[in-house]
Amino acid sequence: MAPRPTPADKFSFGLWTVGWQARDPFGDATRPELDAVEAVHRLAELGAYGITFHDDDLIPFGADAATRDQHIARFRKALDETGLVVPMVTTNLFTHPIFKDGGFTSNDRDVRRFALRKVLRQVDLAAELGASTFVMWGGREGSEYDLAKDVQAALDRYREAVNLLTQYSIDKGYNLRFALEPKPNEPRGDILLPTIGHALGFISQLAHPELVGLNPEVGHEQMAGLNYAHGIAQALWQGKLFHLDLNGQRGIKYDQDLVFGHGDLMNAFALVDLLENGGPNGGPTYDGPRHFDYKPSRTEDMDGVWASAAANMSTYLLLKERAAAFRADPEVTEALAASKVGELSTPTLGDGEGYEEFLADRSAFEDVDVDAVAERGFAFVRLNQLAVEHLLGAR
Ligand code: GLT
Ligand code: MN
Ligand code: MN
Repeated sequence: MAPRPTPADKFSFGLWTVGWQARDPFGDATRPELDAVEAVHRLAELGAYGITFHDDDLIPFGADAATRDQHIARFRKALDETGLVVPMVTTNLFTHPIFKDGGFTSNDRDVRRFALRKVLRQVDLAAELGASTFVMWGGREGSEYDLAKDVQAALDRYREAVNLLTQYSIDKGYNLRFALEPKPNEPRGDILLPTIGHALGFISQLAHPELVGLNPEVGHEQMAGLNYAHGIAQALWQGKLFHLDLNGQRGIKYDQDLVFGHGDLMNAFALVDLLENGGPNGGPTYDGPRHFDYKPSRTEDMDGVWASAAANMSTYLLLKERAAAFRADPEVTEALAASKVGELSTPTLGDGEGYEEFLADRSAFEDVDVDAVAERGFAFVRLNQLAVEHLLGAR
């Protein structure tokens, strides 16, 4: 039996996830519209602690000020009634046709100015609702045709936009942190900042790099054939894991947004172990929201939507239990030692050793019995099999 989630588990969901009506490029919606107030109540009943949203998820694009205020007031009331919080918000710069060539990086300057104003308005709302993270997924920032986009100018404009946003947040005393969400492609043929690595490189060019980090999504890295748990480890190592999007993806194909764990389950196991327990030799854990960005499959009715929302949380909690058992198993401790996993924490150079002492150390090179060292096995397979057995509940 899966443990029951509670708000202490810090599970959050995008309003656009459970609210997805399952319209895809080939077919119409298969589900009715979901009222934001109902979403708040249902998620709270299921044990979630937070809900996140794009401006347009809550307030129809182009609504007048009075309508906008009404939507916000109803939503706030639902939050007050349930205790659900809004840890993160984001802006939709991808649905309306005006954003067909992007928002911050559209070739059309009028579009860029409009996009920035739309985001600034949402930054104000983020602060008003007490969010601490502002996500930026630039799904339309990119191109289909290499010669039609000056990528370096686009990066200049991207930086210009992010610099304005961080300065605005500082000047307003908002205390917001911004999290870039990489994705390699879809809806654009190629999206700018396609992976965790590209986004980290971009952040180093910003005016306030300390205020900008990442919101990596499982499926987005896996669409690029990358190892999500490795990417998360590097983001943690660089102090840049500001938020994350959990879901499932089966290989290099379109963005599936399956339930968390309904893809590469072994990688999900390694991920939860890392988030909850830190690296095998210590290192930072993640204490932010466990945010699910999935799409309830098009085959599901509304009961299926809520069952799939619950499935995300159950899977996470089961993996957390399994990871704890894995760490506590003396056979695993022994296998980790046999695999020298701990030895990687020992600096390669000795205390105070510089290159002169190092070059003088014959035991490091001249006297090494290369064949004997090369013969040593690492026994990684045994360690991995122990992980499989824990994952399958066989231990
Ligand atoms: C969109 C996208 C997600 C992003 C959301 C934030 S919107 O659904 O597919 O990966 O996280 O803009
Ligand atoms: Mn996705
Ligand atoms: Mn996402």
